[in-house]
Amino acid sequence: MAVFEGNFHQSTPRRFALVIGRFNDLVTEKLLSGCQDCLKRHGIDVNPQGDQVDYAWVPGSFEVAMVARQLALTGRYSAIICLGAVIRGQTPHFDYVASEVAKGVAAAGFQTGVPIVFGVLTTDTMQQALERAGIKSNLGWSYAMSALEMASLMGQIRALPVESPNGLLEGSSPSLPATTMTAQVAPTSQ
Ligand code: INI
Repeated sequence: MAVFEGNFHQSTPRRFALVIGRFNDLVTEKLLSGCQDCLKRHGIDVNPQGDQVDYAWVPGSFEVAMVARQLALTGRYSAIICLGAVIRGQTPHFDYVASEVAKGVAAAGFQTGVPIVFGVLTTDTMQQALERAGIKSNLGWSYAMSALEMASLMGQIRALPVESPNGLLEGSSPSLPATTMTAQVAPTSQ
């Protein structure tokens, strides 16, 4: 049997996409810097003109998941990092945005099979957000580490031979979007 564990070095060059919310960009730009710093120090070319990292800016956290899912469906990326900052105000808007982005990012990952990192801060105050985006620590760095680890881990798992109940099938595990994969599953009788 085996132990699967992601690592942080690139045996093969990988491609990443970053989806960044402009809302509260005082915070999201700092998260982005932390993220780029981490990727760069792990040997990844973060230049937007290069081959390894693409960037998509969206109006706010609410739009992050839709764009992440669409990018994932291209099959171009080993992992996608979503960056946003949802800060509680005087209205219930915070709750709607925070809950939708969390659900949307999780669903996009499940549906596509591409690791999508939830790098959206949800805080009560701007001060708390800034503390997590560089003043005390920069969670952008941690989100990039999660992306590197998950890209490596999923790469190892996808490379496994696919088995059927009757024996080994040729090829490795499918990296098709789950929506396509579920369509191939025969309905079970109730
Ligand atoms: N978007 C954020 O990223 N953070 C917030 O704190 C926020 N608040 O509180 O309003 C926010 N709203 C905008 C939202 O994400 C959408 O862009 C907007 O509703 C248009 O769909």
